[in-house]
Amino acid sequence: MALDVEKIRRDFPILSRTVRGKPLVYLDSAATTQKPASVIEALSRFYRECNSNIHRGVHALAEEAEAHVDETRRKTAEFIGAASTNSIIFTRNTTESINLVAYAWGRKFLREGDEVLLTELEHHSNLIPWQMLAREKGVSLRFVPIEEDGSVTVEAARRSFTPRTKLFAFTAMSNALGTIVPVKEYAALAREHGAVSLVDGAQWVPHLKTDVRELGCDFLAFSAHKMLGPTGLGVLYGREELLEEMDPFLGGGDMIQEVWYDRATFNKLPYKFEAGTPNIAGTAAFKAALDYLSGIGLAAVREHDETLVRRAMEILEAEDHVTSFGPKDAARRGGVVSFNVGDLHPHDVGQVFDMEGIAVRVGHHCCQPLMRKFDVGGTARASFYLYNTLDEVEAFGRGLRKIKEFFKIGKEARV
Ligand code: C6P
Repeated sequence: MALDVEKIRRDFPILSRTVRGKPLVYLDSAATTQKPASVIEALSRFYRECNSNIHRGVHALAEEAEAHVDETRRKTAEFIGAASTNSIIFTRNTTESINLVAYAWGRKFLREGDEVLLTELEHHSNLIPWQMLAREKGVSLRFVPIEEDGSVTVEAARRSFTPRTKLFAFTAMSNALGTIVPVKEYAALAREHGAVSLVDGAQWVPHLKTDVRELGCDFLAFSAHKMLGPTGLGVLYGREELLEEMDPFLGGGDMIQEVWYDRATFNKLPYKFEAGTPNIAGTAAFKAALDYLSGIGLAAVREHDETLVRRAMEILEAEDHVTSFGPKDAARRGGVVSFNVGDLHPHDVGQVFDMEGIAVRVGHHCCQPLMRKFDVGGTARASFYLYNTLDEVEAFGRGLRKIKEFFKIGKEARV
């Protein structure tokens, strides 16, 4: 069912502001999404009405604060189809979730000569932790090659496995190109080869229905701020048996059971991985974000993304001197388009968009090796979400033509 975008937009206070005298057109949701009033209100209500630390007090406020965290954990598990709340670890963001696995699983279970398989699409967050581990443990990294259009195939992944592959860690959707990755098939390949799978769901979970049991992945990492929630809160889903086998990540309060001066025993799941005071207010706000997204339904979000991206791709493909990156077919990409205009530096492109009140992201998108594959330093990127309209996509098209006019792109040829 089509989304009632005008109604949705009224829930997002920031969308009524102007930028440089023009209505804001926010096309940077892959970096972080805007927040509905219910999320902003939940954050503020937490501090106004029940602010307290958790696991330390017996007073009413502490109990209420703890109930917020428990309830959000339950809703998070439900949102991604996890069987148990023990599988849901709250972290700061996707980056920390992946680092947790690299540190607590990788350090314990990987040996010299083992291989970690990634794809060439990876965000630095799913590359650098493995590079660090590789240096420390003598593990090597292999990469599933991408096709010319930035897509990936199951066959290429199958060919990349060796008997030494112990972990397959891959993004579910490329933040830089928009490519959707066959998550279920990739997780199945990992299982077939006796390897563990880790899915970087930073761009997938906010946009596509996620069911970890159906996908069959062992770990899934994502960030609240990319799905209407607050910054500073991330999630690591892990299969309970794997989490049980792992040693803790950070040491400190809350993650212990009993402590002596020379040793300690550790808390049960999920607390074993949640050292120190967590982002309690953030979890209260994330609950509101999950409620909002569940109310809309991920199928409708996906359909809307596809409609906007199809039109944006048409616009990009119709313009001379514009190069788009990633698969052309909207059905094979998430809510992101990535492009360059002539030989312009993406920063110049971003600046003219900004003059028009249009927020896009420019640069390497934390994917430098991927940019190198396409022989570019960076791209401009427009990313969409449930509050964007087709009119805004047309405004994006007008912005694109303005950039070409401003920098006289394509004019030389006609002189
Ligand atoms: N991408 C963007 O594309 P954090 O910063 O930890 O919340 O998320 C990191 C991350 C990991 N994987 C993927 C696929 C991502 O897209 C991101 C974040 C943002 O604009 C910032 S680089």
